[in-house]
Amino acid sequence: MIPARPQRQLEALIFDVDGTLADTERDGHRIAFNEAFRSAGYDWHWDVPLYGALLSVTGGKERIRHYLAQFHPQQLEAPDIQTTIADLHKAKTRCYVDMVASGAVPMRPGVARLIAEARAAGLRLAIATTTTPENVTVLLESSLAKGATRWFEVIGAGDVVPAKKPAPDIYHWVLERLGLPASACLAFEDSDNGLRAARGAGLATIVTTNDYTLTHNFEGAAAVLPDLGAADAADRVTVARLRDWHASQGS
Ligand code: XBP
Ligand code: MG
Repeated sequence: MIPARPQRQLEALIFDVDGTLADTERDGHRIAFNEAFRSAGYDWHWDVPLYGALLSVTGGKERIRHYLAQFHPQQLEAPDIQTTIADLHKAKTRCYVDMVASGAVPMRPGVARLIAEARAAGLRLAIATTTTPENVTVLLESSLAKGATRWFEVIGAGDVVPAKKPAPDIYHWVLERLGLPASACLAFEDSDNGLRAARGAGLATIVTTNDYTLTHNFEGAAAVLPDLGAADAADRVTVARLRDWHASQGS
């Protein structure tokens, strides 16, 4: 009998940002989009349910375009619409960065604890997100720890790949730079688009849900949890549990 190929050891954790590290969407990105629209003189307003529906399209510029196609299609006919969207998005990013820099957006339960544990255990860390790079840096530095950006060996963010999640491209980009196969890593996601991207790149994936993603389809996830668990939670996610989930996903 041919022996089963040994499962590769767990070597790295790859984190999504929005909705996974922190609840950034409803009270962060959404507010910043609305502020950018308002200050540019548009009467567009994304309320909480509408923003939930718009989250089906990842990427801020792509989301604005998707909104216009649905609600103001004539705007897309304007010859300078590409520039308009890019300028609105730049204003939105400035507003979001200011908000997050004030420390207004905490990490989700268990995130800081698990990251500290993973570092102590010698696991490598990376990020794979569709959000803009500045948004990642400001969140890590303001809400995780000063200097935390350097804990992440690879940060794949924003437009470094043209096709955003649910395309697997950002995960391929990160894996290539880590120099690891998918089988040596675990991904952390919060949404169906994120899970599809990670699974599309062959990654075993832990999902932590939030209010916007609770009803998403998470078929194929290694685990689906409300969060990673605070330090005193009996069922908190530990590195030992990650190793078990990772090993159980091996073929
Ligand atoms: C996050 C996104 C991003 C943010 C906004 O998705 O889709 O667009 O909502 O960031 P994921 P930008 O968590 O699946 O990576 O405006 O900077 O794009
Ligand atoms: Mg996400």
